[in-house]
Amino acid sequence: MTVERIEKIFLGLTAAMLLVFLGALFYSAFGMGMHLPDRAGEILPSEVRNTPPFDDPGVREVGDNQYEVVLIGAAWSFTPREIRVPAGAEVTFIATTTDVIHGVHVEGTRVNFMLIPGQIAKVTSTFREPGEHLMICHEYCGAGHHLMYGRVIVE
Ligand SMILES: [Cu+2]
Repeated sequence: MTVERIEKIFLGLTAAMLLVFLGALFYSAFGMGMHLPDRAGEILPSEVRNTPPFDDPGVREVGDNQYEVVLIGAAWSFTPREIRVPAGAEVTFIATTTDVIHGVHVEGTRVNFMLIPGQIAKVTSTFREPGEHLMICHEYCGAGHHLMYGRVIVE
């Protein structure tokens, strides 16, 4: 086999891999409905606690089996720390941070997003099974990072 022939095989393999990856991307985006967390607006980090809806963080029922969780991440805790929602309800997290970048990951679920200063994140999920999930900060945010956690209790 000549060098040119081997190069052509590798070029073909590279093109085939690109097509496979592009196909996987389109399938996950349009076939499975996966997408990045919505960017729901901007907010002044120093004014988070005085700006609706973050002036009243917590869980509220907003419709038929629909709940909204207004969540604030700040070094080094989540407000609220405990989130109770019924199993099978559609839960929308509306969240931001008052200081540095934090992350939100609800263990055992696909809820996983970043809290970026100045940005409001919005993520919708449904917790089908009753149970308790640990909610952790997954972005190193300083000395107390390991203390930054909460719980999502699905009833
Ligand atoms: Cu952290």
